[in-house]
Amino acid sequence: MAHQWRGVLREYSDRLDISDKTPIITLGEGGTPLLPAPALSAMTGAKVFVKYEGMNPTGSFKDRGMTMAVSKAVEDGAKAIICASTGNTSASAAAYAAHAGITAAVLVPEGKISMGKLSQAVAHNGQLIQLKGNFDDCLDIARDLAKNYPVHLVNSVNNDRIEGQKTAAFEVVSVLEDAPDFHFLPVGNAGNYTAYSRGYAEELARGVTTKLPRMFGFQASGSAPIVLGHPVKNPDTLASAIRIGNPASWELALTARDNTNGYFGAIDDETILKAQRILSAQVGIFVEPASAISVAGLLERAEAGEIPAGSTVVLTVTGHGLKDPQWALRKEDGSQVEPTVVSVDLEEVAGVLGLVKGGLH
Ligand code: AN7
Repeated sequence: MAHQWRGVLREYSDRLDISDKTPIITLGEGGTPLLPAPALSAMTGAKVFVKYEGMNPTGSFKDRGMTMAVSKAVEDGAKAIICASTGNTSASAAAYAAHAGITAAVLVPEGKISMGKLSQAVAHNGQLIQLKGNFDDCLDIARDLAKNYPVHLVNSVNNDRIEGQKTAAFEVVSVLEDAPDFHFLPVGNAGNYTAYSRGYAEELARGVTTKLPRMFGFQASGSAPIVLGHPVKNPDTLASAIRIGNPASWELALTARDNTNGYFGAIDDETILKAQRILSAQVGIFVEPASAISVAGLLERAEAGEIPAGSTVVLTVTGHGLKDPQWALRKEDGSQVEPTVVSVDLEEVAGVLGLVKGGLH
């Protein structure tokens, strides 16, 4: 039989706290492509690679942490899990719970998660509750529920999530055969920033890499508590995945930044959408707006002269563009793209396409 990727727990069983007694709840997550991005390399003078996490089973990086968190929950005898979410965590939790045959309750901010993610939570039979509040309110309630009721919390305040997610750094190292010079990624709760930092630190300690990458994290301008240095009460950005005002892994992320000579920056919404367009139109990778902030962050730092020519740069793009596709249909001036409609007529179609008869391909 052809080799099939076995999911991150089996592929990295020696690097994670699992045993023969741990039931492996997997949907085949991880093993995602690390793709060269020639267009971004040309723009920045760096060697740019994109870690395409939209290729995970539910379309985001959350699956790496969820396989670990749900497997450990089931090992502990849990019959129900709970999470707060801006959308991707709820989609992933519901899918892994469905696979395990347990219940997932998901708390999301009312009207603030994308249709794709909402559909996933419902499709996987999650108990979906919309709260009249923001993500931070949802996380407060989820934590209190887990403290007082028999439900197992699977947000990234659960260390099993971070442990599962650190495997992405292992994969980058195995492809590049060293750590990159820079690693760029979006920041919401800063769980993934923490997870990659841990993964790279473990690789250095094992002696398979020569350095730690400088960890560069980006928040949306209207939702940038780490950059501002204080919580944001009413976070606002069209990048709904990272509309988070009080990050759960704030302290861990600051430590990781200090250990790696890292950086946190903020990017405004229009610049996020521009970067999303560059990635989809010039690299061929479609991501949700929150993920495009990695690209925007790189372009901004390169413009500022902070990325030496020839540096190896990895951008994690965290979620698939189909999660929240509406933004691709919005033009830069804010109007909607209207697809061209023509009759069933060869000449007319050729005319609209600007094709000239007899011309070369
Ligand atoms: C596409 O689903 O917090 O900094 O509840 O969905 O580890 O929080 C999602 C976060 C980046 C930020 N990109 O990661 C949730 C949730 C995408 C995301 C982040 C999220 P963290």
